[in-house]
Amino acid sequence: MALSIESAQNIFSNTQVPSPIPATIALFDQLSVDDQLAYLWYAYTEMGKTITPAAPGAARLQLAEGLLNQIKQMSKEEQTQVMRELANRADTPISRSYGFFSVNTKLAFWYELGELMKQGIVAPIPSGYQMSPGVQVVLEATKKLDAGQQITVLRNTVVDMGFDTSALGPSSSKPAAEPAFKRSAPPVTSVKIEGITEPAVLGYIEAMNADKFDAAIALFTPDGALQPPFQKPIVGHEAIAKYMREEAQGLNMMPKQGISEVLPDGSKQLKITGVVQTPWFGVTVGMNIAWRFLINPQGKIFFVAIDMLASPQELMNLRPV
Ligand code: EQ3
Repeated sequence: MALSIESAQNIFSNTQVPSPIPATIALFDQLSVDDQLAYLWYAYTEMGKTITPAAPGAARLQLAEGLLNQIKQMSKEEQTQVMRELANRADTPISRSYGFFSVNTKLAFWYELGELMKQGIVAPIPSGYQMSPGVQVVLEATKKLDAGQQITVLRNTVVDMGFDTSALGPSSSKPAAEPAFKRSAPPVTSVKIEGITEPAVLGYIEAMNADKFDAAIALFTPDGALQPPFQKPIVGHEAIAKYMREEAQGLNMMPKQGISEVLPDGSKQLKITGVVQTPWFGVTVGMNIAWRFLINPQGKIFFVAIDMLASPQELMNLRPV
């Protein structure tokens, strides 16, 4: 029987526990725009007491420089208005430009705005702002999350801001080459995962940990797919390679253990749990995740889903719940 992405998405679904991340983002989405901006400020500055993101390199900041310079020259009221338009996903020139930024450039843009807010160059919170009880509810929900889940909430809210440019097709200006994140330690070259010997899986982790995306892509079938957390599958070599170059640079993947099952047609399904670190927070934040692989009878990756785990207990939870 031919493999299908729809059926691959369901492998090991009976071992999955719903993540609290979408529920927290749903609470955030219900807030007014000013409350959303204030929530992000409090969540970010509160988190900064224990974990702080690394400053983005000059090359990445350069990509956001045009917008940042425009904002610096505005009055405090205009600056607040721009931030409201970004949070509102309004159709304005700035919100459109932001919408074309890659995920990491969006994060770098807000990182820099946060710094400018601390220096008093950019308006921090709208003047006269009164915190609504809703903000407190979302902050309380956020406090219950682990650090990896908290940075995922922050990341996803920032990524969703700006005008949705997906329907517009690619930007008329040439897409900027994605600057690389510097790796702090040399990549581990021989990956060991308890319970797993599948060459495609070991090769995938090894290649990803060295940012060798072409080597990772070569392990996929031409119609293979990668499904990032809370997203739809990305299908085909070209689309996966673009995604990896933009979003998977500098990640440190530490798979710990897994299970593997051979299916009647000779394909295999594997579930592996472990920890991933992002270059934004380095070794200070580990995200508990699972990879669910479907490998075809020829040993190629047909599908891999990356799931954020609901709790550290789930790292051990490889059998049906
Ligand atoms: C200025 C301030 C504070 C206030 C203002 O009102 C509003 C905003 C937005 C503000 C600024 C907020 C800022 C600066 C937030 C910054 C947040 C950051 C840097 C978050 C970074 C998070 C990174 C994460 C969660 C990365 C996760 C990556 C994962 C799970 C990767 C998984 C993958 C694996 C394992 C694969 O095998 C394939 C690829 C894939 C990427 C899917």
